[in-house]
Amino acid sequence: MSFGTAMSRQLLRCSSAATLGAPRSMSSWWRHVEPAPKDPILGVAEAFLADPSPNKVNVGVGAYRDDNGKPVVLECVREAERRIAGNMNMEYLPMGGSLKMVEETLKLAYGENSNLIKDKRIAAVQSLSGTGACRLFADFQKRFSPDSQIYIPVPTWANHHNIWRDAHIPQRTFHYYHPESRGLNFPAMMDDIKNAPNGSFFLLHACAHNPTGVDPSEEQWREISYQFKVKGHFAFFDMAYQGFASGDPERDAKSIRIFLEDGHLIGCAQSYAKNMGLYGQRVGCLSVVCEDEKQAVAVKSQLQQLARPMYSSPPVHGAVIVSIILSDPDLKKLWLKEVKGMADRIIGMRTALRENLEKLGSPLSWEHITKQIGMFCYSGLTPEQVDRLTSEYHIYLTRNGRISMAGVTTGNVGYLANAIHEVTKSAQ
Ligand code: IK2
Repeated sequence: MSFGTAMSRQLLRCSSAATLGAPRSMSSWWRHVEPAPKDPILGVAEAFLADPSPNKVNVGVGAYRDDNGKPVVLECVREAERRIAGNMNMEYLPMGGSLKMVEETLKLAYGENSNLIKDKRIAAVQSLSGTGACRLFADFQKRFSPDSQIYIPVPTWANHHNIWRDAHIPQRTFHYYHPESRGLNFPAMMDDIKNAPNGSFFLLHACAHNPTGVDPSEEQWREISYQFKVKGHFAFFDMAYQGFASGDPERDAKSIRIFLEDGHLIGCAQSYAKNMGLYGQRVGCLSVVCEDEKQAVAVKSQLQQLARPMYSSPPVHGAVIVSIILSDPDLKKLWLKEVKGMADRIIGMRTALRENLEKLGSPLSWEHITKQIGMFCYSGLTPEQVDRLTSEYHIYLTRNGRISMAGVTTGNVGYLANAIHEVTKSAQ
């Protein structure tokens, strides 16, 4: 041991005993830490896994299942994996991620022939799926518009609140869902847009709104875009379900395209979790439309700088899979077919659930099951009715009554309909 080390040990002993008092017990560092509340969505998945019942049904988490209730890996993904097996190196991606993946991803949101892409006016980086894209944007907003707030629809994906809270951005809400009609509360939404201070940030779901399955019509999007123009608001689109609303990713980007036609400088979060089934690969993209190329270069460099101390660079495997699929015309065609297949199965299950409930003689209206779109049905079930579904029928869903239609199958739809009918009987 060197003299220096022995000396510092002795000094430390003296200062702890004489100056700082008794040394802190090793176990006291985290005594004040309370368990975090369970995540409302992931907590449901945990409870489902822990239930030994053979009848259990999971319509909680928004992850696609086939008609046997099994997770799906798309054939286009399997083919991309075959092509890279043994050929891929494991080097770091640049801070902004795979350029190829980002390039292909922008075409999906902004259009194959977008002038914004040609003119290099979009600052874009690969993100840790849709969640990471939202979080990176929220941090960017805080750094470069530090006094701004974010307007979030009621209701929304619960994690939106966590994301903007942790980025220290004050949150305001705007009307979206109309519980009585189980549709969009368009007049109240427009009033909120009009009444927000000029130049406010708004979070919009580009398509297949989570949890309600209610989207504005094309005409309504045009009115929203117009009003955003009048007020000088900023639209941040979260597009986690492109392809899941209509079965066609191009159609599902309509809201964004309408805003672009009107010349908005938007932000956009994209995710391949759902539409390519790459849930655990965490692959997505954050893009911000800028006034010109110079601004886009600056914004991209700042997004990269925000990413650097958080995760340095994004993961490579999923990005390579996406690049291969989208840059090969045959694989892209296969992907589009498979997305449509997933969307169509869900649409079929909506019809089946509604028909089953009607056949059981339920006098309640279940029209909204087939009217709503995307992965979710906002059923209108109360938290108490949901609790009964879980405790009496082993059916797992979030307490806001959201049913993930992706978990409904030909095998369980009758059981689910019967259970819903039983717990809603007293409301009839
Ligand atoms: N944005 C929205 C609106 C989402 O719904 C999701 C995914 N949510 O999935 C879980 C659920 O609600 O059951 C995301 C963003 C982020 O998805 P990811 O980070 O997986 O791409």
